Amino acid sequence: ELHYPPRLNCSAALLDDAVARGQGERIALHGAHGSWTYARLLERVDRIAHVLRGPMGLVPGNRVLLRGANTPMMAAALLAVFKAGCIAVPTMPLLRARELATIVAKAEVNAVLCAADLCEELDQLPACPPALHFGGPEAQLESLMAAQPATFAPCDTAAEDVCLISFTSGTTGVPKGTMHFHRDLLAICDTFARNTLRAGPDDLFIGTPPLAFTFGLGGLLLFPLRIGAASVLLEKLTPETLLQAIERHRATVCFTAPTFYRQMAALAARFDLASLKKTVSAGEALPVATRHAWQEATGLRMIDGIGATEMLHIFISAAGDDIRPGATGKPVPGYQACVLDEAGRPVGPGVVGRLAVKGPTGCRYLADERQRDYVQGGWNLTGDAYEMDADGYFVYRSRTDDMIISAGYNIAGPEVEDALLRHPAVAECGVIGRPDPERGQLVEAHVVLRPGHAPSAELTAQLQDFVKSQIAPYKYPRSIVYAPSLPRTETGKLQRFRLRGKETS
Ligand code: 3SK
Repeated sequence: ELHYPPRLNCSAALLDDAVARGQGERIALHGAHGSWTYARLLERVDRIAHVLRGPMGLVPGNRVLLRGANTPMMAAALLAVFKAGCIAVPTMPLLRARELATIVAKAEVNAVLCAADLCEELDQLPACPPALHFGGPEAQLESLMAAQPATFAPCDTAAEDVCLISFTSGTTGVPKGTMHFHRDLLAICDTFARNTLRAGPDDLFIGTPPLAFTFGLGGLLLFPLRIGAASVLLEKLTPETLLQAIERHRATVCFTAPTFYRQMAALAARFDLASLKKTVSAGEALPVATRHAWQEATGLRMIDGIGATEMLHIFISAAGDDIRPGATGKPVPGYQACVLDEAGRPVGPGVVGRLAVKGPTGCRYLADERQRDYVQGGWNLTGDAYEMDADGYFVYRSRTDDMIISAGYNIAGPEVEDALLRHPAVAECGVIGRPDPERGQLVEAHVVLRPGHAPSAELTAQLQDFVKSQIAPYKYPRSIVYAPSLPRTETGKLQRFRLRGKETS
């Protein structure tokens, strides 16, 4: 059981408390343009909080849209919004004006803090709330900060005041705002990070997920701050530049998605990765082939996890000797999970059903009728099809809406993807069910080939035979479509609905 005081400000609990404990001179954040100690970060946060409550005229409970890549300034802006008692509405850097307009309207945004290099889309909004830019030549926010006091008394928020509205378009493309309390931001540190990740104050965190995605917010900001560790915040990372950054900074803990690990595994031999101790994969199911490729390349056993924006962070995972390849893991201490049938009854081991989870965090959609579907009988239904084995390990099968029913067989798309990814010609793939008059649905694979391989009828037959040799032959993809890339969300999740919508020849 986690206990937090009824009056709690998460920013103060993470940062002011660290400085009060004597952490001030330790490095908190490394960015492309230098490093900030805990004391420097606190000072930046406090000056921004003053700007919000002074010149910007905001009051506690007001909503502040944040737009910026992973930088120390973006981290400071987030912590300042929490500290001022306002509600952060972080947005993914790649969002376009139309998507931003939906979020501004839905979250009833009162003000905007935006990195100068990302303000173009904002300028196109029909009605943009008052905005300040940071970074760039104008540096509006920085100019105002310079005139503010260097300390700010944290707003006296309740542990159950909302401090974050995180939007998810999920894999369906219809955005939902999920609301989280001050205590929730600490709870993810005190569950997954404390019990499963088990990093320490000398660790150095690094990775790709945007701070606007709760995977990145936790992994690259909240987790390190909670234990007095440091984090490297870099923008526009590619598999190659992430490997370079790990080597240069001697990073020890990495957070990214399976596709990134797969690409990094192929390049890893060119880098000194000896500093790395823990690597966390989430955002999508981890194919066994990717787990093996990463372990072979680095000697590291991947900490796989399933999380959700609705749950804020990871709730099923395993590390160290608890890892069982093919299974995501067990409920993170503090969470409970079970598998339910269509009627909401728990099913036993070995039966595929709907994953249900509860714990210190949970789904609170902002004005969205889908709340009724997500939370039922006190359980959060994440939309994942899972099976529990006899030892209590949870094994991912598919998203509930990704199950393909073909000629009476239930076929999980990710299982076919996993098989295809073991073939040396396949770089990436996504498997969907295409409506078919004879079979109901037909298993169709969309495949991105590795360099040096070209689409051909021969390769298609080879891939089909390969899948038949790996898993039950009825699961093989009867149709294979070659593509230069696959549609993904900004967080790396495959958008199967877009593959389903694609015409095939
Ligand atoms: O979307 C996810 O899969 C996820 C994973 C880890 C933490 C947070 C999220 C939203």
